[in-house]
Amino acid sequence: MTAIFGKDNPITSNAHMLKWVDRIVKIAKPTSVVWITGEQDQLDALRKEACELGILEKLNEEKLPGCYLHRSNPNDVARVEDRTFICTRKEENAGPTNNWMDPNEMYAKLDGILEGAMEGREMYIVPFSMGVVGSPFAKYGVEITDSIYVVLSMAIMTRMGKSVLDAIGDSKEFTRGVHSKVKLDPENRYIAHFPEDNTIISLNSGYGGNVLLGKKCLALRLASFYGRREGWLAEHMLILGIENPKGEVRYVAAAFPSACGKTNLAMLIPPTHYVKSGWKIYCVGDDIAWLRVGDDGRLWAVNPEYGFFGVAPGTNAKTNPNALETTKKNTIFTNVVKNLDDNTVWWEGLTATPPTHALNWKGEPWTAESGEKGAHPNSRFTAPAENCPCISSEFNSTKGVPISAIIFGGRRAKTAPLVYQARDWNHGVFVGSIMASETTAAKEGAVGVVRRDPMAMLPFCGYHMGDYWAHWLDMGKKIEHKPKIFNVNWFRTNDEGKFIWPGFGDNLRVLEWILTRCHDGVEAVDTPIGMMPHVGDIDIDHLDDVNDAIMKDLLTVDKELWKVEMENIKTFYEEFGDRLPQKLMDELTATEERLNK
Ligand code: GTP
Ligand code: SPV
Ligand code: MN
Repeated sequence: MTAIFGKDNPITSNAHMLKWVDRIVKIAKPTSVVWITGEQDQLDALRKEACELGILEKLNEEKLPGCYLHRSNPNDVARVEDRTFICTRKEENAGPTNNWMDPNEMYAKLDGILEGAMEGREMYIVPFSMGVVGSPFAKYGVEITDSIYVVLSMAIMTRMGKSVLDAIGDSKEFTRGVHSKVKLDPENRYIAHFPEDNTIISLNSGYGGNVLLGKKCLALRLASFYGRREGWLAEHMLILGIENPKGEVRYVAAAFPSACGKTNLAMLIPPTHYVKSGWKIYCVGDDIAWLRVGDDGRLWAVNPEYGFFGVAPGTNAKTNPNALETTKKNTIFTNVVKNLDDNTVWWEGLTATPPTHALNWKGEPWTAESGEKGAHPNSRFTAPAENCPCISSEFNSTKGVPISAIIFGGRRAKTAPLVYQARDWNHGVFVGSIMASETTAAKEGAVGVVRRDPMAMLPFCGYHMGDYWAHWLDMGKKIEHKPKIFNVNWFRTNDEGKFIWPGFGDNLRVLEWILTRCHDGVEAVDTPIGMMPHVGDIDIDHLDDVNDAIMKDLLTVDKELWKVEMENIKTFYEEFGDRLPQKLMDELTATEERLNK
């Protein structure tokens, strides 16, 4: 096509796309339409416009080049799970863990909300790819939005622009995403997915996980649906490469619920004596993994994203220096503190001394003395993956990386030990299915309540969770060289409520044991819930606050707690009726028998 830039000037001749855009234009009635090419000039112009409109604030160019601050509406700061819908034609296909509405009813309702919603606004059309453009595994989408913040965030989080339109060509195979802030009305907020139509509609929100439609909406909810149909898995997992002193690089994929440590694990700094002996870490992804069986019978993982949408609070030069470094340029910060002295940003945990002359996440004058948090607990940075000092050389590989271990984990003050290994694939699927974790600020609602979050996919599985487990069990049959499956918990607390395990970089000590189990073999203790390390087999050298007694505690299975756990799981499983795979029920029974022995 011809002109690449102009308003109301389509840069594609794809008839399916033009027809769809035309329909949305007629409903939403924007003043003009801007096709996003992804060219720097265009994005720069949008940044400038966003600053003029007060959507973004430019930060200190010397200290934080290319960085901006954004504040979302205080009623709109996290994913809204109770407003998120999977609109399959049959209700039973959405399953008991998803909200459902009949697609026709939902389309009619949303068309009503979208009616005239963009009057007086510009409409942006963002072609984007989840995965490397041109890769056979990439999924293409187009997001229509009335938010410059969304356009600029998508430019960080996805591969986007004209090249994606070229890759789509005349095909009708692309995800149709419609987003409008409308009036940011929480009562009419809907994050609706139509997996059978490859469509997502998100209205009345401006917050990341609700509106960056490539991420949770496409790369997990729709992709999990397609993965089942096409024989692969879309998972809420980080992907991490670990090089040992022999120079062998092994990869693990780990599923932890939101705000439970994926970004931190994905770019950890090894303990000093590990660094000295040659251990190295490579980050492939921090949130989403697409897993496929390779020709060699191994499981291969790609990260479909292009950036990180990470939790700000708690990120600092000690806990996660790589993440901090990643946010030093071309980053958008959302809902953090603005330090007025030097026009930079701050959040709880960044430094010991809060700024004295500052605005809180709502833009109000703030000091730490007020006793209130300055940054929102779910404040985030949107940063290009290429900024990450330890980004993997395989980041842009279309083939991905072979996975040695799959690791499940959650935030459990009690019950779950530091680490245990599933007996085999099916037992591992059971271990994933019974995951539970304390809720965090990443979603609206109470924080710290233990809930079941199977495979960390409770809010992200685009179909019936029972069928999802069956698909996991099936995948096991297709993978000749299966990854071993583990469960970890960095969040056990003592009687004073303090974390017992140091966590962060020291988690590599546990990963070392995991990889040894996968590749070299080390004896393990057979417990009722799985295989566990002998106390001496996890390196605790140079850890001041950890000794053998503490390790013994961290590696204890409290049988009475676990018996109660099994009762809870039985109740949880009942929700899934006859779609609960019998194999999982068998694993439950076998675990109970081992606990009662
Ligand atoms: P999402 O982006 O919501 O998916 O979160 P995430 O899973 O990537 O979690 P992230 O790594 O951002 O960590 C969330 C919070 O947990 C932060 O406040 C971290 O400081 C804290 N955290 C991460 N790893 C550890 C750990 O090993 N131990 C402890 N105690 N806290 C941790
Ligand atoms: C999560 O909640 O798992 C996130 C943040 O990664 S969001 O993109 O909002 O879903
Ligand atoms: Mn996440």
